[in-house]
Amino acid sequence: MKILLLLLGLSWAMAVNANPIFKDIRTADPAAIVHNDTVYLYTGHDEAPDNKGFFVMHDWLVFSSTDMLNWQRHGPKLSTKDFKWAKGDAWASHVIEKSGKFYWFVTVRHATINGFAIGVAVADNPLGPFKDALGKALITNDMTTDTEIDWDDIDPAVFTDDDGQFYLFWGNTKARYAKLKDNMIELDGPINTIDIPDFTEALWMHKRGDIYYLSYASGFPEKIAYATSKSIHGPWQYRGILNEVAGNSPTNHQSIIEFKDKWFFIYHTGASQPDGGEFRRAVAIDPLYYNEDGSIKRIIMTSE
Ligand code: FUB
Repeated sequence: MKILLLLLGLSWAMAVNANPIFKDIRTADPAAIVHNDTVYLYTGHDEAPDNKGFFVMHDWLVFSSTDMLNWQRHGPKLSTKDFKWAKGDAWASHVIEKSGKFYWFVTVRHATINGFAIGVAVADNPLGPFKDALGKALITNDMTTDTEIDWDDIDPAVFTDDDGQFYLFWGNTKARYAKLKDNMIELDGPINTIDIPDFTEALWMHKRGDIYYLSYASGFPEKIAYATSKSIHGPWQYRGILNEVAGNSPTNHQSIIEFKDKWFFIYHTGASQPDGGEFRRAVAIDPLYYNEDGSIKRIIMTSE
């Protein structure tokens, strides 16, 4: 009897652990934060009927967990319709807390300026309600257009340095960052570019000890690569690849967090589900470990 209970317990534990973490909905572009001992996971929402067309993404979803295993679903908490100046395409986003307010930086397609843009919504609570904080885009393609693509201003990722300065990172093909003003809705100073090899998109900054880690999607199909520095302003030393291409999705958009003394690599994959693929992705989570020298061990993906 005891063995049977143990086996039942084990299979339940494996069931809640198994990737992708949500099997019945298609989630993408995960960005997680820790607030009050709870992980809030913000994701995009793939609604393409099949893998033949392109992304169909109208809103962003929120989930929370206190153990990284059991997730509470809070549903869509922000949509492209909340930005009057946008016309669709709820691509990658990132929420960050500052002084009790939660700022949700998002990628959307601009209604009147060609290409993608970055906007910001604000709330008093990680679950919202969120509303457009600026009434216009923070970054538009017009401000940075120097490539032939109109999606070079996507994938915002925000980071607070130890001195309390907030930075916005973003970009496709060209990696960019700028300081944010105290109000979080204006840039403070110039837009800088970052020189990292084979950069595609999905910048994510985290810090452990005195090392800054800049991870990003490289190549296409994408693998997540990373570089390290002793300063947020670089120079960046390329440190290699973190994972392989995630199943049959050419994008895998990572986020890296520490929670209860463990590190996690959160990404999306097209694998694991029969209807999964490039435009029907699903978020997965695997542990992330460091070597003695501060480098990150290759992620063993458990999603395939
Ligand atoms: O989800 C749409 C786009 O695909 C994101 O903005 C990119 O990072 C890639 O994951």
